Amino acid sequence: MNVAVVGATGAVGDLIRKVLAERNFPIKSIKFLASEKSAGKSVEFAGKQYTVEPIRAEAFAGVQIVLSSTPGSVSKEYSPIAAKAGAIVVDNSSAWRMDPDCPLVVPEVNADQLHHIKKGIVANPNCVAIPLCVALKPLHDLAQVRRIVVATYQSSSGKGAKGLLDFNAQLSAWAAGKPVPAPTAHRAQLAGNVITLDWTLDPNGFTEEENKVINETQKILGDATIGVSPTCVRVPVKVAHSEAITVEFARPLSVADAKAALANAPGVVFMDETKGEFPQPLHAEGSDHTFVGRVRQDPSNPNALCLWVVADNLRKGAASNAVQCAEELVKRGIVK
Ligand code: 11C
Repeated sequence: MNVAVVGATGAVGDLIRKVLAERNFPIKSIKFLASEKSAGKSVEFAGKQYTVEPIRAEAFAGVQIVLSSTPGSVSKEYSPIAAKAGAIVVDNSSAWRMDPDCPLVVPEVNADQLHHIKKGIVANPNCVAIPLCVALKPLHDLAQVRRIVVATYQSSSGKGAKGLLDFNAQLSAWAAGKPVPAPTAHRAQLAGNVITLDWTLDPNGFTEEENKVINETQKILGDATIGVSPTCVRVPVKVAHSEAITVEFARPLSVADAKAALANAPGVVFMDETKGEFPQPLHAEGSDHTFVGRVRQDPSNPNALCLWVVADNLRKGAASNAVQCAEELVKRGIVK
């Protein structure tokens, strides 16, 4: 494949490069594009150095697959240009996710949607919605999800490299008993704290992040009647988002049946509390899997279960999911 990585020097762009090499993506040629500010930098891929090129229309000539991770405004401008030049773009921004002509794909859940690309753009979902859907899909198939109540524990890296600068500066000062520097990327102090308003507040009283979780989960699971009630929270964790989920089904689903389904589900690492196992961000960091555990009956609702889900937000929540979409595009002969 002739591949271009757009936004190649950001936190997710860096990982896309790494994941493409790790997973041996079939590459004939590859180029790395980024903003004017980063153009000219050198990046390494599979043992070779590449000079980062500026994002320009001419750069997409002959490219078959674009993996893009840029701010929404850049994506709105350049993803259609790349698509018009003949590429299929897997776009990690939120610009195209709710566009009815752009499939929103988690390969373990709805890879079939890749056959319905109308604008040359596949949208890569939000890093909370992806693991939520990976974990709930096998249960949805058994008992039909009706409502999801989810509280998230989102890592600092959700704000990219700038978030991690806050994380490192604040936690080291905190540990040393020194004054904690003011946040630059996060909305409030992260060290020794949790933040419920680390995202823009939308008019409905939910944050932009919470509204993404609602809308994207419904789109990925293919059912806009599923109720989703999220509370998104930033916690002082470096990488990997966790989710405390209560899920109500159309009919009762036993804990044993749910555990058996999760143990066999694609992309899931099931961790059984009866064996002393419980998913933690430290398990998920660096992995492309979604870790699921603490499955239990909701004592207040015979049709509901509670569970805990963790995934690396930069990998499965972004870069790896995008590369997996690209793999499916090749495997299914959609991009030739
Ligand atoms: C965060 N989930 O943790 C966000 C970052 O929808 O692609 C990714 C936002 C998105 O802050």
